[in-house]
Amino acid sequence: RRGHFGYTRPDDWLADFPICSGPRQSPINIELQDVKMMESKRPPLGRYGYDTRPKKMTITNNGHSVQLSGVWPARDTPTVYGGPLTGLYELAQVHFHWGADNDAGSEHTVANHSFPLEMHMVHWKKAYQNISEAIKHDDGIAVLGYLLSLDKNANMGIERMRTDFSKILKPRQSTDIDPFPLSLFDLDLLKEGYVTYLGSLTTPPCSESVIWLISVRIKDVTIDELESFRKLQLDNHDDHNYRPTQPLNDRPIYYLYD
Ligand code: 1SD
Ligand code: ZN
Repeated sequence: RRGHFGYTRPDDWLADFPICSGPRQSPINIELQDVKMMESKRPPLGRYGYDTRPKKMTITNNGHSVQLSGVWPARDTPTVYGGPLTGLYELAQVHFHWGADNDAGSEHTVANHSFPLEMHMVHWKKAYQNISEAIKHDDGIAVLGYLLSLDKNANMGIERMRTDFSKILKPRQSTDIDPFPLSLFDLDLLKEGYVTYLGSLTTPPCSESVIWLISVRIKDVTIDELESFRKLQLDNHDDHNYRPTQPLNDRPIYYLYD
């Protein structure tokens, strides 16, 4: 069962992973009236490595999403720091959440509005040596989230990935692709600000280890791009891979900009 969780009955995750009903679960609905300004005398959010083309890039259908990973030249592995983060967080992988049609797909919602696609850039805190260790700590993971809305402008990063989606239509298929720098995803990283809150992984084991940073700038995705994601076969023949929103439980949500 492990690793083959489905999206038809996400409540079933609790049986194997009780923390999936813990107090700081993700995703959440972001109500604008709940968002507070963070008094920040902290250094602004920064990053490096996003403009560097990796030596190798791989896309994988892991049965619950399509995952992009890469191997960068030493010291150029994409890394974020600053803002609400203490220490350096190194990129592990990028993946997406989508729905069967345009009315749903994102995990986070804004004023109960769903977007058709959400991109997650998963980073782990280097102080913890590796991602499996980082997941055990309440500040171990930082996920940069981007919501995408249906529009006419293609996303160049998604275009590069989906060229080879035909090779990973089935779960557990993987292929190397022509490497590109992550800046092709057009991430003028959180420049218009972002909301941040403390949450969890949105998939089993639902570890409560994630500092979420969600860009307030909504990005574009085309219908062709969305349909490419929907053609990827998921475990259990799921037609979507977003988890429903979870209770906020009085957690503060902060708005930050640099
Ligand atoms: O769904 C992903 C999962 O695939 C894995 O990447 C995990 C981190 O190890 O993160 C979750 S999520 O919370 O970024 N959706
Ligand atoms: Zn995700």
